[in-house]
Amino acid sequence: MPLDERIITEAIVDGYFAKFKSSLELDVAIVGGGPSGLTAARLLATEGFNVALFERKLSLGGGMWGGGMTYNVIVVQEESAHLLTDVGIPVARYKDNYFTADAVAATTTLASAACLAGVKVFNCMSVEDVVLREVNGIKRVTGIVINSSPVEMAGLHVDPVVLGSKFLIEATGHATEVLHTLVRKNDVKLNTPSGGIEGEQSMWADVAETNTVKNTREIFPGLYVAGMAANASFGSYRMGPIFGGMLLSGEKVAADIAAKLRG
Ligand code: 48F
Repeated sequence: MPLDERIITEAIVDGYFAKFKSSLELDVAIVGGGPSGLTAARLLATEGFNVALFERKLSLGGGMWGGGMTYNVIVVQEESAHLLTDVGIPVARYKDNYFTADAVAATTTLASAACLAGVKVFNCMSVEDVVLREVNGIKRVTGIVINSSPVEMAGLHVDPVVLGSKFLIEATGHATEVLHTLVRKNDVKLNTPSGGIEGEQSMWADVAETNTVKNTREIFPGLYVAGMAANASFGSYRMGPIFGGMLLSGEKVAADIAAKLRG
């Protein structure tokens, strides 16, 4: 059968815009496709919620591809290993409480599992702002403002577009970008000790890993922080190349939001 380039174009446009249109009113929008965002996205989509994940880069995976310092092996602690094995990522026990996995296998499989669970992935798409509304007298995040990453990178003066979302997960890692934008542009008080972003502290893996999960919560009505962004928001430590806390944070934020969505 001869190939018609115009039909190829039509197939791309139809496929993409069907996905886009079904994302106009989301249950959950996730910003950032690192280990925490991917895990949260997969678990929420598995429960049947309308979930989309926005990733600035072309590839999903955030900081997990390179293990530690490009030595592409990841380490997780025992209590989080199920979040790798549940999706078929082989792990090997190392000493008592540690497990290792191939960083590339882990990254690609977490991404694949999220896609196959029904997450609508928009890669090459940056979230540049949020939508704020007053609901019952309380300001709340009700959507996201997105723009194509090449537009952002080239500094082109092109307006973004807007999608609605019942909940937003800030999973942008160390940068905590969405939250910084919210605080910079608006007179708002976060659910943190100072009411602002506390910032990240230096390396202390043991405390940081526990705190990542504790700090995974609703920081502003409608907006949850997960992964490294949770510690950067609440003023805890960095943990370096151990990824269990990221996975457990994704699991926690998914459970908390699912409970709220189920009412
Ligand atoms: O940094 P990242 O992997 O986030 P994470 O899930 O995991 C952190 C670990 O990788 C590691 C660590 C502990 O082991 O400290 O750093 O918390 O992934 C964050 C993703 O968000 C994307 C960014 O490109 C990256 O892939 N991102 C950041 N800002 C935006 C964004 C934005 N405004 N819009 C879309 N994507």
